[in-house]
This record gives sequence, structure tokens and C-alpha cells, in this order.
Amino acid sequence: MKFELPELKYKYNELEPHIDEMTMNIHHTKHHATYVNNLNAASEKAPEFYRQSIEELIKNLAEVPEDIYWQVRNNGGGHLNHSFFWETLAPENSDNYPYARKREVVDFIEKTFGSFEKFQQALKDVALKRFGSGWVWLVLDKAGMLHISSSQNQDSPIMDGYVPLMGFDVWEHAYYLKYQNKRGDYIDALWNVVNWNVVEKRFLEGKIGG
Ligand code: MN3
Repeated sequence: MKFELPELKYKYNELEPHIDEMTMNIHHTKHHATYVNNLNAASEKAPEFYRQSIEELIKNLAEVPEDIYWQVRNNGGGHLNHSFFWETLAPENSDNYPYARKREVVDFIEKTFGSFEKFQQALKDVALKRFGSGWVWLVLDKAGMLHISSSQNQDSPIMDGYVPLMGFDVWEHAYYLKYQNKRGDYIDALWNVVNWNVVEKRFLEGKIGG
């Protein structure tokens, strides 16, 4: 079975003005689609790995044959991370307000980082320090504690046994058309389109499962 580019649950212009329509369009139809195509191209050499979900494939990366290892790691990671990213976002509405309703993940963020604002600042600091291309994450560890982490290229926290709750793409292709070199402004804007219902759901599932 081949992997497929997922449809978005919103239109490319619906994250405006925070993420512009052209960036969303290119990011989904070109960047993400290329990861999917390259990932599928590798399947001919090792079809048995394509009977599992993308999460399982990335968790079991050590078993992937050497000749397609980086093709699968980079493009499989790209497919997984982008699918996750689109679901982390939503058009501006009440889901974007972390305090719009009682949320366990928000309480736990406050407890862990001191306040929600301190969490936002800490995540921004990590995003700005990520040299080159990568991602910044909010993750749960095996002990059920929250951390902010960063990965290079298309690596996923699940490669290290973490449960990702939220991830921001800090590759230049994610923001350059609108924000140019101002990665910090892009991070500030992203908070307006985070879907906290999804983050809460991942937190509750990760807490039970972990
Ligand atoms: Mn990207």
C-alpha cells in the first residue's frame, strides 16, 4: 500500500493572515507531496515496510534496509511531521484559545513551565536556536513529563520514544514568503492557529497510553 498526501480540513487561505495562502498551497502540494512521492519510490525496494502505518515505519526505522534508510528517514519523517502539523493547526476560532475551556494539557503546561507565557517564550527560544532546518516540539516523555525539544531536518520525536503533542515547522519553506528571515514573528503568529482540541486529545491519549 502506498502512502497518500492527506487532504487538509481547511482551505489554504483559512489560516490567513497568520500563514498566507501561497505558503500553505506550496507547502502542501509541493513540499509535502514530494516527501510522499519519494517515500513511495523507496517502497519498490522494500515493499514489506509499506504494510505498516507511517508512525510504525518511523518507529521501526532501524529495520529499514541501509540502501533506502535515509530516503525513508527523511521522506517518511517529512510525511509524518507534515501530516501532524496540518492537524495541529486550525482556522482562527475558539479552538485556538487555550483557555476557552478547561484543558488538562494547558494546566500541565503552566505547572511545568511556570506560566503559559513562559512556555511560549521557551518554545520560541528553542525555535530560534534551531540552526538550519527542523522542527520545535512539545512532547511527553515516558514518565509523563512535558518537554520542549527540537529536531533537525525531518526527524520526529517518536524516533526517540517521545509522544509529540504539538510541532512547529521551522524550515524556511514554512514561512519565508511572508516572514522572510523573521522566524520569531512566524512563531508568534502560529499561536493564533493552534488547534488546542487536538493538542489536548494527544495529551490525554499519550498520558493513558504512556
Ligand atoms: Mn515543511
